[in-house]
Amino acid sequence: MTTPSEPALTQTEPPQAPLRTESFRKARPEIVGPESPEAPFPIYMSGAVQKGFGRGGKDLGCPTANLPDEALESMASVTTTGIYYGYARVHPVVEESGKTGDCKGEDLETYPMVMSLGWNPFYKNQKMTAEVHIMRDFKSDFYGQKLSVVVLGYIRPELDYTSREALIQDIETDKRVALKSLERPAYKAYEKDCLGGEK
Ligand code: ADP
Ligand code: RBF
Ligand code: MG
Repeated sequence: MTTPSEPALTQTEPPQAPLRTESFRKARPEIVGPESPEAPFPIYMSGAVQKGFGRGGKDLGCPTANLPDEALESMASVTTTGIYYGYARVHPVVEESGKTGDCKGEDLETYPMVMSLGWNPFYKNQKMTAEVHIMRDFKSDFYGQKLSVVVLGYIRPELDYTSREALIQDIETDKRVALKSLERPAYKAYEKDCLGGEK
């Protein structure tokens, strides 16, 4: 992994994303990071879920809740775009806000998540985004609802891909790596974090 000298958030152009070989991708570790979260983690982010291009669920079988631009500011201490892991929680609809999301009940608890912070080189996006896939089978969409996340560690850099299937395979590996990495007690402790909501 390279260490860019400039914080990821102040970069205005997509960096050249590496294209990795099959053997590199097969040799990925199943668990990442130290035994307990280390600086700059934990990083807290939150904001109302935004509409994107609608590709996550349809194209990749992996819906991602997109955070608003302001939410990215708390990731300013992070110098690397890429895939992160931690926990996330969807908050109830604020009635008077006129928002449309309708997640309720157990959908509003804290769950493991993987987050992609970057330019989605495979899709050649022109803007950096933070997108969160929550490891939970939700009963409904939650556009407009507030989403809070705690980022606890880094998994890998963003890559470019020669096929959609290869990207899908890596996303599956990311989910497995996140779940395994979160099993360690110092990470699991954050499962009890209500992330600004009620118990
Ligand atoms: P968009 O480009 O609009 O973000 P996606 O295809 O990525 O579209 O789907 C994201 C939406 O799907 C989220 O905003 C949320 O409302 C819904 N969703 C359903 N299940 C999940 C999940 N497990 N993780 C994240 N978002 C989910
Ligand atoms: N996009 C890329 O172009 N390269 C990646 O390496 C990449 N990794 C991802 C890993 C995870 C766990 C998730 C949830 C998304 C990833 N994406 C990646 C982003 C993907 O392109 C994006 O979610 C869709 O374009 C929908 O917005
Ligand atoms: Mg999305």
